[in-house]
Amino acid sequence: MEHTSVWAIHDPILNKVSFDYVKKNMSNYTTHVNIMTEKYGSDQIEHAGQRYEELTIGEFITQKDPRKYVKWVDEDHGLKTSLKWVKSRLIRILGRPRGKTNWSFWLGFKGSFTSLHYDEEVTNLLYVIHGLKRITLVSPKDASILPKSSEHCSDDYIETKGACWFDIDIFNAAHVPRKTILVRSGECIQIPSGYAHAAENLEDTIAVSLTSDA
Ligand SMILES: O=C(O)CCC(=O)C(=O)O
Repeated sequence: MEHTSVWAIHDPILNKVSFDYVKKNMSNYTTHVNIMTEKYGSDQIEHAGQRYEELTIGEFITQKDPRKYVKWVDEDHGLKTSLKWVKSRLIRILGRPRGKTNWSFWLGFKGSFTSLHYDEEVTNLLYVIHGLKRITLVSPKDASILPKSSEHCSDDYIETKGACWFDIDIFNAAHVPRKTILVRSGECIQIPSGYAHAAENLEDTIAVSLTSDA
């Protein structure tokens, strides 16, 4: 398994983005909330043709439901306006990755998760602003024999365009070799390129990821 680093950043400016901050500034903003199943975490739901719900951020935070998970991506209107500064701040702290850079914002309560997948992006820096995540990593070799479930998958992850989801409940598949890493508030992890990964929110967690195609 490739060496994986987690490093402490503790940026006081990003630290402002708490659940209270989001509630105060974005309560009336309506967003898609992924409804998770036991097996599939956040994004895979859409691949599996399953449900998402439209909720305001205020409703989402008030419900505190671990089966619901919010992921906003760069293009999202709400991010572009209310949280635009977060992307610039992230780039200032982490450095601008080469290539086309994107970012996502993750808002999930304790128990929410993203199941096993790999991304097409080469660089993936995930920074936990508040909360605690457990990241599960599976090497490309070990992942290559696992069942895959989306049209974006090919045998070689390099050819992948779009996220490739695995048809496996990795958290209950003890036979699959993996490495798990805790990422705490103020810490950042670089997901090794080409590694399948899954994330569990062990506490109510807010995170941001900065990705790029180079
Ligand atoms: O934090 C999460 O739920 C998922 C993170 C992830 O999979 C990613 O950044 O690619």
